[in-house]
Amino acid sequence: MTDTATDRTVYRTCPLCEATCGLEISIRDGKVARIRGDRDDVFSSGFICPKGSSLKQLHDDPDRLRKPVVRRGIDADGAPVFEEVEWDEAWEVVAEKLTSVRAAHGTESVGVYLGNPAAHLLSASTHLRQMVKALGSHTRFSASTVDQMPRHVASGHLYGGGLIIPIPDIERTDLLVMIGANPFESNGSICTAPGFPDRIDAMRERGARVVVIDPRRTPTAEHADQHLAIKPGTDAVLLAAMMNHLFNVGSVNPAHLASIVDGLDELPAALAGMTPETAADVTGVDADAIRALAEEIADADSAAIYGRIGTCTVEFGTLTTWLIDVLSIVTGNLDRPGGSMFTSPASERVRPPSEGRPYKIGRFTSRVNNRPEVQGEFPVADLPDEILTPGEGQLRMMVTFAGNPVLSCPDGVRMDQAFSDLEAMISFDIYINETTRHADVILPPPGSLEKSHYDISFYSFGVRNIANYSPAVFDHDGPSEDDILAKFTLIAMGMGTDVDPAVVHDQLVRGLLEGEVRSDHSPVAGRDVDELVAMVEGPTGSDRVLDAMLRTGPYGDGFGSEPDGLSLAKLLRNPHGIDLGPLVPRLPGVLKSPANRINLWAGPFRDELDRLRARVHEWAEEPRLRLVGRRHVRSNNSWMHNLEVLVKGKERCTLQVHPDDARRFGLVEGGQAEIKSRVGKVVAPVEVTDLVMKGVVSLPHGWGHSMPGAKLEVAGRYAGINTNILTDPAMIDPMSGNAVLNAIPVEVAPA
Ligand SMILES: Nc1nc2c(c(=O)[nH]1)N[C@H]1C(S)=C(S)[C@@H](COP(=O)(O)OP(=O)(O)OC[C@H]3O[C@@H](n4cnc5c(=O)[nH]c(N)nc54)[C@H](O)[C@@H]3O)O[C@H]1N2
Ligand SMILES: Nc1nc2c(c(=O)[nH]1)N[C@H]1C(S)=C(S)[C@@H](COP(=O)(O)OP(=O)(O)OC[C@H]3O[C@@H](n4cnc5c(=O)[nH]c(N)nc54)[C@H](O)[C@@H]3O)O[C@H]1N2
Ligand code: SF4
Ligand SMILES: [Mo]
Repeated sequence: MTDTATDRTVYRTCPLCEATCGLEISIRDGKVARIRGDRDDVFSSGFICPKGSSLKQLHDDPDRLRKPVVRRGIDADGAPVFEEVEWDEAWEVVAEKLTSVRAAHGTESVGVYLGNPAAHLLSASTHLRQMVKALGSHTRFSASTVDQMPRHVASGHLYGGGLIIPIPDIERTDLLVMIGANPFESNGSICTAPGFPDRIDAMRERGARVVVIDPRRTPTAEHADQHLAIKPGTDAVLLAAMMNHLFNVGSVNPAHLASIVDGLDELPAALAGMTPETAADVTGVDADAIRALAEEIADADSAAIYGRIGTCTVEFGTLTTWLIDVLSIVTGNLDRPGGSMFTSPASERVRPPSEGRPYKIGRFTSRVNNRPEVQGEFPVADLPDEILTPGEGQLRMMVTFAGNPVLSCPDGVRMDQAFSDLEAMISFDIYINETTRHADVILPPPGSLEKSHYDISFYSFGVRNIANYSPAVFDHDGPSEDDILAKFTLIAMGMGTDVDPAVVHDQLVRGLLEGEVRSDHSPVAGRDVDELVAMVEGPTGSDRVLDAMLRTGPYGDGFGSEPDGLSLAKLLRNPHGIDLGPLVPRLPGVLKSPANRINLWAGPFRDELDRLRARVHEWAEEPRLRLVGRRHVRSNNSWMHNLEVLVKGKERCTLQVHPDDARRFGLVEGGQAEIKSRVGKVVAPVEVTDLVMKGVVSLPHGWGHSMPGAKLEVAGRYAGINTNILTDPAMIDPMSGNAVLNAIPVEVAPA
């Protein structure tokens, strides 16, 4: 399906972040000449950020792996030495390592870590679950526990499913309250809205108000009507106080939600004592401002309350997320236009309403720290313990897919130590980086422009319902990404290195369609599976799974029953995407909870509120300095620092300090500061700025590229320091296992 003409223009969805911008790519002489925003894209209308156009440089990066590499010992300086090999040889090494570690230590000794791009890549969306299952170990980790796990747990308890997530309807809202989110740099998260900054400006032009709650005066805050600077980690107290106030003044009105929500009456007692005055002491936000914002939300024709990294990666992450949704419920703003709504993605399964089940965590627990499984995984903060603590089930081998935990996850020093302690490691990645340098084999998938793309995950969290498919732009010498995943799956199943990966693709397509023909409400209920399988189209296994998914989805062509409906073929005819309309109310149909009702107390939130109440007293007394993170639009977690176009210019990995704190601690602009936490210390250049509030310092994450053996020539020259050396693995949100990356207590001094 790849068009091989040397001069052409193609349209493609950017796979780098959640915004899903449309790109217009001009190809001259078979090479990328220019990338700009696709003005005709139905969702992004021409918006692009600097990372989108750097796909050209990413494609051409000489450090990007084109062939597998196998580790051949270490050099005189102790750095690993890698040798490029053919795929056949790489697969033999993979099979040998997996077989020998399993034989010596058992299936449970092989752990897995899935990184952030796993949520973006089409082949990961279609094939990863199967691969992880084939590995057979319960010791699974992902970037979810340094990110959004609290969101899944709050949703699980409230709505019966971790993926049933309300999205702020920013197209129609009258009031957007953004808590711990900075879409002017991040371009949005769990809220797919390409051109987020333009959308915020447009909101204000049509008279909607925007409020930002953040310890830093971010670009987002600067574009808002109001910025409330909050002490890190204390948002739960603020939200509880706002709700408490609304009950006090009788402004609670769940409206259309009253008939499906249980437990509202118990809220006032549970929030007792959480007054705006108490909250003011702890949060640093004025009591009057707390009352005013609460009343503004209650009085607005519609209000959308949206929390992200700053509300998830804190000690009360799940409680905070729950409070956001409960505030939305008590003001009647859940599931109505202008409030927070549930997306209706094209990949969804059409099923009859059925009695849901209680959300469960802890179906099994972790070996070392006895943590409950959450969404089938354990806190990545515990990964080093699972590797370094001897005993039955100790991890002796890791498989990492598209992740860089040595930089991205807590206690970077110990994380690195743990990876070097393994007997074997296999990584799927495009770089030899700080993590994959520990691998025995690195399996590189095709580059971003050499594979098809469809954002199954992020179209599920869109502010509109959208479908857009991008075929590969260039042909690729090696195996496709789904072939790589399928091959590994077969090896992990013990079937050796010779079986054709198509077996896995066929089984995934057939399995999906078998489920459909058996299901009452499916557009293909009762049809013949073989007939449907024969109709499925697409150049790769992933494309075929996607085609089957779209055609049996809510907008699908039903394999003929709705000739105008969606299919891969139809998306190919629409390279700028298809707009399936604005969000529509979905309650109670979307619920998978018992009796299909929203029970506010389905999870242990009362206990969490009590725990919070106890903390409030500690926090009010404690003058400690708190560290928070920050993102920059020219960066993407730890992995786009090898592109000169993105990293050049003013140094970005700096410690931001408020002028008063700089004076207090003797720090000067351009000087060096030593930053110390319970678990580590780093030295970073000082940037004195009132963009951070007093008592708060900020370091970005994803830096620290000076480790021997990584093959990142450019990144090495702009190394920066790894802030997660300071991140304390003992601090987690107990309800979700999520790491605490913000509000870390630190001390600073001139270095
Ligand atoms: N202190 C602090 N730490 C944080 C955060 C924070 O805010 N503060 N944020 C956290 C968050 S939200 C996240 S999501 C995590 C991210 O944590 P990780 O997912 O562990 O880290 P990334 O830097 O996203 O690593 C992505 C990896 O995927 C590789 N890659 C890129 N494209 C492909 C591809 O097509 N295929 C394959 N196989 N690999 C590919 C890259 O080379 C890189 O190694 O970091 C977390 N860490
Ligand atoms: N350019 C760029 N874009 C990205 C990424 C990237 O690394 N770079 N990463 C992608 C990923 S994986 C993700 S998950 C998203 C994240 O998307 P966002 O959540 O929008 O990203 P952040 O910039 O981390 O915004 C978090 C904000 O929370 C604030 N904050 C910290 N602690 C607290 C607190 O206790 N309370 C409150 N109220 N605020 C607090 C921080 O100051 C920061 O401004 O971004 C994605 N997009
Ligand atoms: S905002 Fe995200 S999706 Fe859009 S161009 Fe930038 S990186 Fe790509
Ligand atoms: Mo993330």
